Amino acid sequence: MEKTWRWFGPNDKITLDMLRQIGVEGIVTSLHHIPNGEVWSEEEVKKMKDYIEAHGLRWSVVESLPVSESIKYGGPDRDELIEKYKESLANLGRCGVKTICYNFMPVLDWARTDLEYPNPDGTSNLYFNRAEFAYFDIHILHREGAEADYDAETLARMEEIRKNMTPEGEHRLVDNIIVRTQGFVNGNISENDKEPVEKFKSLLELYKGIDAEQLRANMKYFLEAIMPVCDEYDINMCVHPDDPPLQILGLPRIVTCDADIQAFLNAVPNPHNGLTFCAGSLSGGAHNDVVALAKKYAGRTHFVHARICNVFPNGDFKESSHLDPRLIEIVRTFEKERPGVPMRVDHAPLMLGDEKMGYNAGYSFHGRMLALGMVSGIMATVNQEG
Ligand code: DNO
Repeated sequence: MEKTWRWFGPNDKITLDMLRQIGVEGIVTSLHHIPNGEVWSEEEVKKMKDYIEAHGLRWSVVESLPVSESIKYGGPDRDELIEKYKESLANLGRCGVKTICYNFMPVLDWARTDLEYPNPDGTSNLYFNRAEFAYFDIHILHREGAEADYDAETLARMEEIRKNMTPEGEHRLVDNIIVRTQGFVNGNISENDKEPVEKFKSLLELYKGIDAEQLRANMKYFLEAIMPVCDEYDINMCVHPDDPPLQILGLPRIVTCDADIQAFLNAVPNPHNGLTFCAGSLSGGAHNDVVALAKKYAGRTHFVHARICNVFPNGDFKESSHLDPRLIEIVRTFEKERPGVPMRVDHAPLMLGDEKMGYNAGYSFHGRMLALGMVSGIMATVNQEG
């Protein structure tokens, strides 16, 4: 696999010169300064590409070229937005940037309740606590009918949390779930939003009456519209699985499991319609056998996210070591089946002072460097095995 790294542009505290020193070969980035829904001009794409190449690296993957909410729920301006998306793709294609990661998750990109969950060794990790998430849903959003979406055990745990909840605790949950995990990935809510909860609620409203079947139809509509551009420029689209791979907040989620992946690949059976194999997202649901999924979908995978989660019996999950035996097997699968496919490590721990650096949640330097070292070691061993 090609060793890549998610870098957030020239203002990222982790510089391209640093990345060259740690064995990174390709860059994963986005034009973060261009608002969601606007065209990426050829000039802007070229500027970023030249900047990366001037540092001895290449722009391997776009993550993400965001799909506007209106394309997802099928708003009145979706055709106009799809035309703009096609223009951006053509401009990327003309510059030779041909792997595009995106997601089709309504409203919320990825969800965690805790961004610094302490480990016994002094490092910290991202964590998803189902009961805290239920608290956010039921007691902060006050979503109608939310209780019915949680099992009795989760509701009982939530009740315990409620007894000791403080305004600071509520603020921390809002910040973690809908602000700090969203803004930097060009999500809907940014750190400058004064009323994030109100804004979030109005976004949820947009999906009233949109079920999984409708969302699937909208995804198919979008993919069919852009495939001619992908064919012309040989662009590989790769959808990021839903993180976590579960139904949440009453929103439809359609990239959560084997059957979902099969469905969107079959719906548009063009090899340019592919998957970002995010082992971490898929392993956040106990229903997924990620090792088997990697083997099954390697052929339609255009980008790999190397990380993995442990799901606890109560449904909470936590990011696990990059040396987890399942991840070793997944790396082996892609090294053998898809040599050269871009791979980046993801959501590594905060360690050795990372926590003071203000990095984007999940994107530490030392933690990711260690993870890249681990995954590189697995790759070298697998290759020696022949
Ligand atoms: C989180 C990321 C996601 C991912 C997008 C792709 O850390 O894995 O934000 O970049 O879902 O569109």
